[in-house]
Amino acid sequence: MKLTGVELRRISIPLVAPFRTSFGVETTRDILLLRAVLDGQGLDGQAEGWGECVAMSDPLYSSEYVDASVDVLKRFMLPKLFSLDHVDGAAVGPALEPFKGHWMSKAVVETAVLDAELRGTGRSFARELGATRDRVPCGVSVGIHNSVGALLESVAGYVSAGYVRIKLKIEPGWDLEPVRAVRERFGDDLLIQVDANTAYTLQDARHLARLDEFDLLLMEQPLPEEDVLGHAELARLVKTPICLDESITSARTAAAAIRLGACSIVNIKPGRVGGYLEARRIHDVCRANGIAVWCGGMLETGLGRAANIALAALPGFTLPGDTSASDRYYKTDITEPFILSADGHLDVPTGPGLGVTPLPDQLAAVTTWTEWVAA
Ligand code: SMG
Ligand code: MG
Repeated sequence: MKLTGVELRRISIPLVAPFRTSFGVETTRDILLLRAVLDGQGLDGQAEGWGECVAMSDPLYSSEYVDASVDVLKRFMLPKLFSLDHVDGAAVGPALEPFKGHWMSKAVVETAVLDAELRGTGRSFARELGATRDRVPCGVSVGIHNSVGALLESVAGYVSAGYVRIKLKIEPGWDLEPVRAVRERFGDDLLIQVDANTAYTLQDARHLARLDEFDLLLMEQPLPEEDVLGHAELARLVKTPICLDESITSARTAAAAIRLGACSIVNIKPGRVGGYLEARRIHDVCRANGIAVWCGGMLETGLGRAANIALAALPGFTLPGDTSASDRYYKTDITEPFILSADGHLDVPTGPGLGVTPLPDQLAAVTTWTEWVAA
């Protein structure tokens, strides 16, 4: 199989409500999609597949951003892949290995190639990755609000929709009070966790330890991405389990963080680690070490969501993920929407590849730019 061409497509799709984190506010998601066309042996002629890049417009969650992704794909990654005689999902990662970093760009092209390969041979992402469930329990990530009252109203809506776990975004000045209010209002049975997106330092350890009284599932990425040792120290100073997100960029960094005692839980985001195959390796490393994992989210459309839900159905994903239903993000998704069941689950797609494709009209309505890049 050869990679014969790639369509890069940028879409701009408004969120149903602004999503504020410790690093900024998202109101419209600016997303790079990639459609890969494969030709040749083992396929019925041509096969095409889709990927969704999780990079944001600005390098605030991590160093990656959409314009950089377009650039590194066009300038380095696609020419390398076009030069290969044989390309399939498993070949992409090793071929792109010489290019440092740019995990989100690597992930989008690997996903699209894998989708094309699997569609060409009738296999689903879930089956290929090793999923053992046909539906997954879902959590929801709730942004920083202007007031505790507004937060409680949002959380009440998500709880009544069926979400089985609530993640509260926190930052200095928005931590103890909102967490206490949600715990008091919804009671001891609600699963609650917090995510700081690197907003604290180890100096804040005593303050963060005050979250212990709220019986949280976990505290996600309180310290900077590079401060793995700081997380290990913090883990000794607080009772709430530490979960890493930004710090984990590969199975190797996951193994090191685990060995150092920097986390007892890992948020796996395929985009952050170069794709679903590396995500599965992280799952395997964590599982072998007794570390629970869950699937993170980057405000994906139905395309990225389909693959995330397949991943979340692997046996080591023992905690609910940020794999919310389409209507938590978008009024109109670019695929058939993912709809939450009354008991807070989403069904794992079963069709070939991702099991979903963009709906042409919806896709056209949000497209801001396309470019065809041929071998
Ligand atoms: O997809 O539901 C989602 C968003 C989940 O909170 C979420 N993601 O650090 O885990 C995280 C953030 C990163 C993206 S914030 C714009
Ligand atoms: Mg996070």
